Amino acid sequence: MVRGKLILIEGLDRTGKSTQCENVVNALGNDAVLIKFPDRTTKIGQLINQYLTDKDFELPAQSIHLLFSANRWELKEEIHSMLKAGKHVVLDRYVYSGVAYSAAKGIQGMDISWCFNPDKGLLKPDLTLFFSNSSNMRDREGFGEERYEKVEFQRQVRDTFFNVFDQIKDSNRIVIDVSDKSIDEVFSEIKPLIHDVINKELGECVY
Ligand code: ADP
Ligand code: 2DT
Ligand code: MG
Repeated sequence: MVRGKLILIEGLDRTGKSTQCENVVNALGNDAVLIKFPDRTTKIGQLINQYLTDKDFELPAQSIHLLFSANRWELKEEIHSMLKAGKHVVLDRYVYSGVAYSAAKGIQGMDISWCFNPDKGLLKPDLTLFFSNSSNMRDREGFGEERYEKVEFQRQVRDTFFNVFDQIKDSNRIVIDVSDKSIDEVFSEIKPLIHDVINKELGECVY
């Protein structure tokens, strides 16, 4: 059995990640499964959902950070099993969001290295597409509904993502500039990259 590939789409809020994850999974048909982080359906995910949607539900930055990571660990074995069974797993956010959103808060001691530690040992994607946008996404549908969707914080997260990429080396990561591109244009750009990775023979990798 040839193992499936782990494909990640990352980026700021409302850059089109979920839209393109759905496009990719639909294009791959029965061979692919979509997993979105945070997975809000688990017990830990429900707490995370409350934190994101209820501004009166406060947690220390360290605690919520560890919950996001714990949420990935909850699904590690399930993802591994699917890959071993030959399914491609498409991830909507993962470790890089985990590190960038927390480190962007600028809290003493919570630097990139601290934030990355709890994710060490998780499966490393075979391909990461980072959706980069120069224009802000505040006019896109839904922007502003959740805790982190504020223009100034998004700018900080954007800078932090690039600092994260300097520190966490990953030769399978590609930056896609999605500014001013339609949904179809972005999909045309990523389609060949997906096609290449699923046809490659690759060893398994962990962070
Ligand atoms: P994300 O998952 O990154 O937050 P979504 O895929 O949910 O973003 O997209 C946010 C909104 O923007 C949706 O209403 C979606 O239809 C729209 N959208 C997605 N990609 C584009 C695009 N390339 N151009 C214009 N609108 C887009
Ligand atoms: P969406 O469900 O709209 O993608 O928003 N986040 C996500 C973190 O702070 N840490 C993480 O580890 C992950 C996976 C980014 C989810 C929000 O949660 C943030 C936006
Ligand atoms: Mg989304």
